[in-house]
Amino acid sequence: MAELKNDRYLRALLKEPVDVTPVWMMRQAGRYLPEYRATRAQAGDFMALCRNAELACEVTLQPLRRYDLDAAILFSDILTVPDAMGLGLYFEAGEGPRFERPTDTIDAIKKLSIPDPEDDLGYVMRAVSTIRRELNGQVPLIGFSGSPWTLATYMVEGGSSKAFEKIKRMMYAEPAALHMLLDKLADSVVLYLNAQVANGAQSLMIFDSWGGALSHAAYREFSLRYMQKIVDGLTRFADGRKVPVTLFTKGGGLWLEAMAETGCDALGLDWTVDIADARRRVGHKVALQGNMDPSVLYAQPERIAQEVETILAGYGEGSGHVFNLGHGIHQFADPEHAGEFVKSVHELSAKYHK
Ligand code: 1CP
Repeated sequence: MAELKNDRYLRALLKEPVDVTPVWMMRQAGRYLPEYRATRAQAGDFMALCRNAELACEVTLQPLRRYDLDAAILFSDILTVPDAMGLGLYFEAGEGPRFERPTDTIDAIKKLSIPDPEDDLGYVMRAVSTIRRELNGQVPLIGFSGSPWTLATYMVEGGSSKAFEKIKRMMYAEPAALHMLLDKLADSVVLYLNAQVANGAQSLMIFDSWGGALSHAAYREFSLRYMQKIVDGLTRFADGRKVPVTLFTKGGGLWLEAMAETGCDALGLDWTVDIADARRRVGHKVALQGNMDPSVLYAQPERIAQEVETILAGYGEGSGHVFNLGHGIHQFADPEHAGEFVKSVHELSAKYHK
């Protein structure tokens, strides 16, 4: 395998010295880029794009051609795992993801099997190895998965949800059923992420996009507990280097201490969190990733730079910060502004790394 030419992202996650703060963007390959829309049209639809290793590799690399990003993220989706468990994922135009066979009863949950990542999710593994090869050591490759709780919301609701009616009913009325589902998901995710590492992923991120919908106590019981099980089961070394693990609970700002206790390497922060406060609370234990509001990209470059500076100053001096947006880049973000954002992070952060 080619030596890494730029390893600032991996170094920052382990709090090793860096020259400037590394940066990447959640959903950096996506609909805001015209070249992404063209490749998706060529593939036919979103899942066809995910299933084609060459095209998935192409869209992964597109943002790296435009911007001086410090990491690449596998182009895929968190919902590939429930799809491989037999739920039948499809995308309704304009409506987001849907499942043909939701798992909203204990009988359906009992029947679920744990996917073999090299077989049932072999197309993801082929994308990982293709991207790693084509990156040729330019920057590290991030592998990812959804958290068990976040995956379960889609599986029980049958698609995206705002109120989480069905899964919350199950959580309080039939907790054993939900625990069985979450446990199967945690086992599936461990196998899936370890297979991504075996195929070339150099860092891992777990997206708990809907953990913030839980109560204080329920977060620990239904989300964190299963992310803990995953962290405990992951391969943490590959190619003679540590494989850092980042946990991101959107809306999880109140629970950073508990998340940092899991033994992960870094926490992703959404924009509701004051990064200076987060560093005081958990910065001795973990690195921090984040956390600019993606809507700032609607502003002019000067305003974007100002916001970047505020976040850099909030984190302060030294390593342990990976700059990112607090959630995915918006579909209608201006690609030029995304470029200004990445440039500002590198230019404005050098003074914090002397
Ligand atoms: O129409 C399209 O082209 C599809 C839009 C799209 C894209 C670009 C979807 C459908 N998924 C993706 C790619 C994707 N999804 C990536 C890889 C690329 C990158 O970051 O550059 C990643 C990491 C994800 C992860 C993902 N999918 C999450 C977790 C992160 C987050 O945004 O909170 C979630 C919740 C999903 C579900 C999903 N997939 C797609 C959509 C539109 C959604 C969200 C639906 C909802 O709001 O419930």
